[in-house]
This record gives sequence, C-alpha cells and structure tokens, in this order.
Amino acid sequence: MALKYDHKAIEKKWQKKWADENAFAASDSSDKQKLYILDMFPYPSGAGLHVGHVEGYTATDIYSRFKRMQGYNVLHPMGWDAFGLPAENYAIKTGVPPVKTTDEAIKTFTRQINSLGLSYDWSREIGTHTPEYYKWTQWFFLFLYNKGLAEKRRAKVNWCPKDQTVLANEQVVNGCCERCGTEVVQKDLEQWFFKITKYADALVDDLDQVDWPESTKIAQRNWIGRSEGAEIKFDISNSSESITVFTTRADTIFGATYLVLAPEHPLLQKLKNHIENWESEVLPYMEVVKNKTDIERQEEGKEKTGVELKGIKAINPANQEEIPVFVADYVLGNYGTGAIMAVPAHDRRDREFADVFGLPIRKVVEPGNPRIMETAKLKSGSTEDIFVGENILINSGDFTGLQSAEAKKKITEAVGGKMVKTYRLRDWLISRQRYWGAPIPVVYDPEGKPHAVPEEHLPWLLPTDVEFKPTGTSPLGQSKELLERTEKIFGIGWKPEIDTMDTFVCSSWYYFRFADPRNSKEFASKEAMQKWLPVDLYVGGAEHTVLHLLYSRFITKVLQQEGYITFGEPFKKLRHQGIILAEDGNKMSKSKGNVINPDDVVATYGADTLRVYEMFMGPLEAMKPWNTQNILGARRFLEHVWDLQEKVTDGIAGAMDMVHRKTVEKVSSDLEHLKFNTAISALMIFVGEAKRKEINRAQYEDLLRLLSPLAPHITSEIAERMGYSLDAWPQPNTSDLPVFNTPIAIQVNGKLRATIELPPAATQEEALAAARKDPAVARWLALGKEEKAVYVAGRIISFAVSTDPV
Ligand code: ANZ
Repeated sequence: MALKYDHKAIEKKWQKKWADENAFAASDSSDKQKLYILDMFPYPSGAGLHVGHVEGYTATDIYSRFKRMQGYNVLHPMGWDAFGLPAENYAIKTGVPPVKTTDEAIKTFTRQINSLGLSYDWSREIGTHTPEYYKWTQWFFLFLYNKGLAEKRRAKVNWCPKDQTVLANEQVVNGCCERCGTEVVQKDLEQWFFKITKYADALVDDLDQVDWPESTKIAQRNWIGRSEGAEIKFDISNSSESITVFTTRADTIFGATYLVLAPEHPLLQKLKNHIENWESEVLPYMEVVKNKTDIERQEEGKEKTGVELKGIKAINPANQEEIPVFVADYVLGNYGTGAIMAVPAHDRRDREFADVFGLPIRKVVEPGNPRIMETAKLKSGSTEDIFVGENILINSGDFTGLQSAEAKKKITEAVGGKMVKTYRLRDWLISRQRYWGAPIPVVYDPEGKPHAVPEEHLPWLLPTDVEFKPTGTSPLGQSKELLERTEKIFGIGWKPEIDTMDTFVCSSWYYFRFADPRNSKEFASKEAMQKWLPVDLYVGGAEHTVLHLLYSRFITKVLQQEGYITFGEPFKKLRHQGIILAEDGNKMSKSKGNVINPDDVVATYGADTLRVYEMFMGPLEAMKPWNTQNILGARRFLEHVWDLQEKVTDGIAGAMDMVHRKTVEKVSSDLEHLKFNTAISALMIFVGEAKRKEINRAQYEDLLRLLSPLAPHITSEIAERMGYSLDAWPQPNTSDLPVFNTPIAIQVNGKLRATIELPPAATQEEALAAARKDPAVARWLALGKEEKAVYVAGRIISFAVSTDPV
C-alpha cells in the first residue's frame, strides 16, 4: 500500500512551491487570450475569513485554474477593502490605531487564503488604506470635481446617531443604518455629492448588456426608478403663480379634485402672504413633518395628514374647475416636482387622503381588464377597492372613449404639458464624518470657498494625530498636523476639509487598479485597462446590489465618456454565492456560537476537502446549511482518488472507456457553467466505477486533471508521483460517445417483474414495446388481458392486466 493521504504535508509543500514560483502571476505581455476573474475584495475584519468567503473564493479559483489549463492568460487578483467603521470603532474602544488592527487582519486573511490553496496573483495585491492606493481614490474625487460631477451642497441627509455619520440613501435599509441597524434621522447639512443621477438613463439601459442575475438587475432598475410621465401646470386663481405637478396618469386629469404640495415645496414660502391659515396651521404642520423620514411619510396604513391652504385655489387646465390645494407629507419634496394632482377615484393614497378631508371623488377610467385594484383604508375602519389600472376614459369631456395610453399624450398636449422622465435615484452622498477613510482632497480659503488640492499634493495624507472619539463632527478636525499642512501649502487662514470619503468610493474603481497596480503616474494605464478589462467573471455577495455594483457602473461610465476606456460596463458576468447557514439552519453568528471557522476544517480534513465539500453542498447561488457529516464524505472521496494510485494499470481503455469520456465532457461543461456540485458528483461516479472495475494510466491522468481545479494539492501530489502532467485540460471526445441508458423498473399489477435499460429520449411507445419484448414481462402479460400501460419517463413502466397473474 502506498503512503497514506497526508493532507498536511502535501498542502504545505504545494502552497510553498506556488508561492516561491509566483505561480499564478498574470502576464501583461502574453498574447494568449485574457480572462479577468475577480472576487469582491473583502473588508479585512478582525474575525478572519468565514466559510462564505471560502465559498465565493473557491468558485473563482476553480474557474481560474480551469481556464489556465485551457490556455487562457488569467488575471485573478486579491486585495483589501480596508477602510471602514469596524476598525475605527475598535480603535474607539481600545485606543489601538485602525492602521494597526487593519494590517494585522490583512496578515490573518492572507495566511488563511493561502492555506486554502487559492491561486491569486499576489504581485498585484492592493489595500485601499495605503497612501499609494488612496492617492488615486483622491484623484478620482478631483477628476469628478473638475468635470462638475462632484459638488458640495446643503441637503437633508440621513444621519446615523450611533455611527455619528451621514449615510448614502443606498446605506439606509427600511429606515435604519445598513451597518448597525440604528434608526436613521434626518439632518440638514453641507455635504459632498457625486452626481450619479446624470447617468441614470445609461445605468438603466445598459443593464441589458450584462450577464447578471435577473434579481440584481431588477433591484437596480427599481432603485433607479425611472418613471415616464408628464409635467402639467395648474394656474393659481388670482395670482401669477402656478403649480407644476408630475403625473404618470395624465389620462386621469378630469378626476383631479385637488392638488397637494410637499411640505418642502418652495412655492409655500412664496404664497405665504396669501395663505390665510399660514401661522395657525400650515407652519406648525411643516415643523412636525421636518423630523420624519421619507419612509415614515410613505408608510402604508397610516392615516393621511395635511392642511388645506386657505385662500388658495388652483384651476384644473382640462376643465377650468377651481380645486383646493393642500400641503401633505405623503407627497415628497425630492421626487418629481414635489407637487401632485390628486385623483382619489384611481389612486389609493389620494383616496385615503380624500376620505380624511371629505373631498370629491370622480371616476374617469372605466374599470376594465385587467382589473388592477388597490385597497384603500378608510377612516371608518372599512376598506374600498379602487381601480388603479389603465383602460377607457369616462367623464373626460372630448377625451371620453379614448384608451389611457393615447389619452395621456393627447391630454398632455391639450393642456400645454410636457412628457418627462423622473427617477428615484438621488445623487451619491460621499462625505463621512469619520476618521478611517480617504481624506477628501479639498481645502477652504479664508472666505470659506472650497478649492481642490492640486494633484501634485496627492496623496493628501490621512493625519495620525487624532483621537478616535466620535463627537458628531469629523475626527480630522482635531489634527494639528493637517491644519498646519494646509496653512503651509495654501496660506494662513486656509482650512482643510475634515470629512473622509465613503468607503464605497474606494471600491468603486479598484478593479481598474489590478490591471496596473504599481503605476505611480496614473490610476492605471489605458493600455493595461484595454488589455484586462472589463472583468469577465465577478463573484460576490448579493448584499451590494445597489451600493458597490451601482457605484462601480457609474465610475465606469464617466471614464468611458472621458475617453479613458472603450467599454461602459465593468462586470460582464456576475454571480452571487448563496449564504451558508449554520448546521442548525440559522444564520452563522458569533452570539449564537454557531460559526464554523475554516481554519479548523483545514487543520482536520485539509483544504482540498473543504473546497470539495463547499462546492458539493449545492448550487453556488443557493442558500445552504453546513453539514459536518458531509465533510467526511468529501474527505473519503479524495482518499479513494488517492488509493487509485495502487490500482492503475498499463492496460487499454477497456470497461472504463465510456464513463471516462462521458466524465470529461460533463466536467468540462459543468465547470464552464459554474455548476461545481454536479461536476463533483460526476467525478464521484467515475471514481466509484474505477474502484469496482479498473483504471488505466491515461484515465487516471485525466481524472486528476479534471479534479485539479477543485482539489489542487492532492492532484498535484499524485501527478508528481505518477509522472503525469496537469498542465492541459483533457479534450472532450464525444464523437462516438454512445448515449447512456437509464435503468427502468417494470411492474405488472404493482409488482416489480423486470428491469430494462432505455435511452433517455425513449418515447412511451418505444418504452412499452421494449418492455413487452422482455421475456419475464411477456410471461406475466400472457396470463391476462392487458388493460393499461403507462411509461413514467426515465423511471418506471407499469402494466395492469385483468386477471391477477399467478
Ligand atoms: C395623478 C395620478 C392618478 C397618479 C392616478 C397616479 C395614479 P411613480 O410611478 O412611482 O413615478 N407622485 C408624483 N410626484 C410625487 C411625489 N413627489 N410624492 C409622492 N407622490 C408623487 O409615481 C408617479 C405618481 O406618483 C404620479 O402620478 C403622482 O400621482 C405621484 F390614478 O398623478 B399620479
């Protein structure tokens, strides 16, 4: 018997060899076809790598190794998304500077990643917290600033009271901070924004070009929320002012029985002298609304509130009717025009509001097919179903009888409105009142006017003379060094910007840097980007659908427009790995004590076993629970592969020929489609057959090649011992491959009487004919009259005969 499978020695040996040889370096000069395979780079947290990281990283590693064997020049890099709150919060608790904890965490991550045999090109490693990197993050800020795409402005912003910083809209989930879950409040602050809204159309339209999960595309489309409608002007009686509303349902204008302004609408201030109840009712209402978030304001099921503007009437331009005007918080200030025409007969929110204020309801669209209804909750406690769909117009003057779609256009034109598009997407707020981030490269002159820090002063260094206590203003404000630096360069009285950038800015461009990571003159050369980008396969968690994945697309589009690159989408193909649950079916969490540490699994069973196990758990994108028992199965499979060394012969192809060729074809196709679980199951069948039957050298060599992307250490070791080469992928030879037959059970009157083999494509007729020919079946059928015969494809054939066979 050969040596036992000693995973520890084998894995250590090969990992050292790969590191010494820098075995996975991508070549900038090779003319082989390029392939860029990328993981979402991790935040190096103190907790180390978790099994979810292992899942995604193993998937891309398998694909990278597979593609290298097929002859591609693969770029497969790794780096660290290293700025961010956890390191800073830890520093607040302990006083240990974030740079120290971050660098330690990076060391741990690197050790763990290497212990898994992941084939990264470490010569391209980057960390977003290093001055060499954030110099270019700051360059991107200046780039956008100079193009008029970065702007400081006062706005109502989301504030997390716990993390003491503002948040982008994308970081607020159901009204709470994405990171810590604390309820977000609104604050009026001067902040820096990136004008992502300028790219809203391209961000929607170009989703059609990419191979991404449909759910992620839908999430982005919804987030951007493009809506096509009309802006229509309503004059105010006895005044030169007017109110422009945004509506997607111009066809319902004859049913508009009142208007509503958002409490933030600027017109309110202009009209205040004409509003009779301004001091008594309107102003107090506006005060109350100030502290509510948009989500609270739009919450379903809450009784609608508002105040009528006494003394103000608007004129419906379709029928010249005078209608009342309200201020109400269910209309948002930052969407559309901040004003609506209310059609209570066909809009649920308007119906609920009209119910509270006793306003008239006029049906103007014939309820029809499909009957799209929404349920309005009325004050009395009852409900009313209202038709919100489109159909034929009624009670609409000359437009009666038209279909909604046509009426929208005709009415908009007739009342002098214009067709417009609006978006839900807001500009990206990038200022953070925190320490551990890239400083915003801006200084203020003695008048307080902002100026960009010239490029020659980049990197604009993050100061270190700062205490890490959040005080509601930015920690950088405490730095003497930063202030002195600013005055020294720009003059007395000049002040530095003290906010840092959202860490999502750092990650919005990192995939460009990997193409040219040591460039000190540019963030990456045009040639390098042209060579390597776009990313061919990107794998990471689904939690960033409207954060990182949207911001990166925005940055890419700006670079394209400015001629830096020739493509507009950074990630051609995207996949999300599914969440791995704990053995008890719950989410893994420290507090529940159910976290699996990959280090323990590697120590006990080996990296190859962990890799094979995680890939065998189920489809990559599925959510799946951990199962310790099944790790043993993966380990045993590898032991069987190991033991085959003893069994291999110099014989001819023989009994294994067909399964060998079938396996080459199946594994090749499965790896191409990232179907790792089914590839492993095909390999298991192959190994099972080889154990029972026989295996020759060529077949064993191919088995090792097919397995090597999945379990690179054990296969490299065996190949070395056997004198094989794993350099090239086996060629599938399917030319004369017979189709596999499936065993089918045959029952007569419910009892199993025989089994036959059938090709998978057999029809019912062919199946029954084959079954009747079987001598055992024929005997049973001859004993009675055949009444019924059924073939359940691929499984069973069932006959019923009238007299019970004896
Ligand atoms: C009249 C109308 C009649 C409307 C009807 C709907 C149904 P989406 O599709 O989401 O874009 N609206 C416009 N601006 C608003 C704001 N700032 N805050 C709250 N609601 C606003 O929604 C567009 C519709 O939402 C618009 O069309 C408007 O109500 C309302 F039977 O106008 B509609």
